[in-house]
This record gives sequence, structure tokens and C-alpha cells, in this order.
Amino acid sequence: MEEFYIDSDGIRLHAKLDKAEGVDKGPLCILIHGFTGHMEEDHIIAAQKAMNDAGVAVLRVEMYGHGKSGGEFRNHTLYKWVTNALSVVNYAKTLDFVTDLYLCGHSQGGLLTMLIGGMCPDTFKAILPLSPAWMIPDGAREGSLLGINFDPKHIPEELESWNGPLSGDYVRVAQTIHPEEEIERFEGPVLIVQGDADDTVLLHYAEKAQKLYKNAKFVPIHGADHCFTKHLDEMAAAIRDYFTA
Ligand code: FER
Repeated sequence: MEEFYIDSDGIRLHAKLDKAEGVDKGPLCILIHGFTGHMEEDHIIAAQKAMNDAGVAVLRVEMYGHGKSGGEFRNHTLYKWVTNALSVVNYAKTLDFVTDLYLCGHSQGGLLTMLIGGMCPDTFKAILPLSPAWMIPDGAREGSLLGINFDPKHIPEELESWNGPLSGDYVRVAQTIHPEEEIERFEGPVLIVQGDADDTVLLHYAEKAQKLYKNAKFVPIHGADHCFTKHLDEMAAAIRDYFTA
């Protein structure tokens, strides 16, 4: 494992690179956590190990305001995460050992994966949104996020999230984002994995994304919650099988 920082317009992004055993030159998957998440969460490690087992190197990176990266949680927005992810993609493209590039993210990182997929439609061999939280922009427009209801035309200065306060700018940014357009723009293969007992993101969104993508496979994990607690092996197997198939 190599640990380092990637610059994203002056923000230091904390990164760890785990190469697959015995693979000198090969594929690399960028792996991104969710809202309030970080790179050492059980489901992120399980996904990383599954990819490594399948011969895929993994670059885990923490986005603005999360983990050991720069920025405050309160001030993070999806635009900042998009800027960060593009910096990481550009960094990954400079790595000599990489053949094919993949992008995977969990929840808000899954939404980010969908957005970057659409923005970089010829960069990735496939994208893997896990429990993608792509209802966030709809929630921001409807005035319903984090279990809080607000007037979407009069956005509060601050929302209280489960990790402390979050700036209203998060909502302003999310209101402008239209994941369907980025889903439409990515024509490559997509693997969506989500638990059917997820009560953070309704399964309906994974089913809808599977239909909207031109080439998507959806693997529901029976009984699994948003972070695949107690079902990490099944989630990992879905990822491993996808890469080894
Ligand atoms: C929300 C529900 C889920 C929300 C964010 C999430 C900001 C993200 C979850 C995750 O990334 O795990 O209402 O609002």
C-alpha cells in the first residue's frame, strides 16, 4: 500500500493505492466513499479487497471535507467533489502501470461516479455505483434532505446533518444537478450493487438507473442495508465476479 496526497486546485486529497498481487501492469479502479464517509469504512475496504482479488489495483481517495483530506465537512458541495474527482482521474491517467481505468463510489460517491461517468464518457472501461444516492438532487429541489424538510426557494444558512452542520450551499449546488443527463451520456458498462433493505436510498433508484443506462447490470443484495452491514461478502462477490467475468 502507498499513501500520499493528490492536489486538487490547492486542496490536498488523501489517497491510498493498493496494487493487486503479482500484477505489474493492469487495470485501476478509483474508489470513493459516501457522505460523512472515509476510505477505511468496512464496505470500502471490502470493495477494495474484492477488486484486488480480481487483479485490479485500487486508488481510494477521500473527497473535500472528508477523512484526512483538506476542507471542512460543513463546506463540501457536489461541485467540489466533482472538481476533486476530475483531479483524481487526471492523476490516474498519468500512472504508467495502468491499462484500463474504472470508477467506483458508494452512495454520494456513487452519485459522483454517475456524474463523472457522464462527463468523461470515454475514460472508463466501466463504472460501478454502489447504493448510488442519486435522489439527492431531487431531494434538494423538493426541500427534503437528511430527514429535514425546508423551503427549496428559501434555503437555510445551515442544515444539521448526522455529522454536524452543513452549509446551505450544499443544497444550492445539488439543486442544479441532473443525474439523468449524465446517465444518458455514459454508454459503457455499469455495475450497480445495492441492498434491498437499504432505507437511506430507496431501491427504486437503482432499478430506475439500471433501466436508464444503456448497458447496466444491477445486483440487489438480499437483506443488506445501505452500507452492506453483515452482507459485505455478497457485495464483494458481486464486484469480484464482475471483474473476473
Ligand atoms: C440524504 C440521504 C443520503 C442526503 C445524503 C445522503 C445530503 C447520502 C448518503 C451517503 O452518501 O451515504 O438526504 O442528504
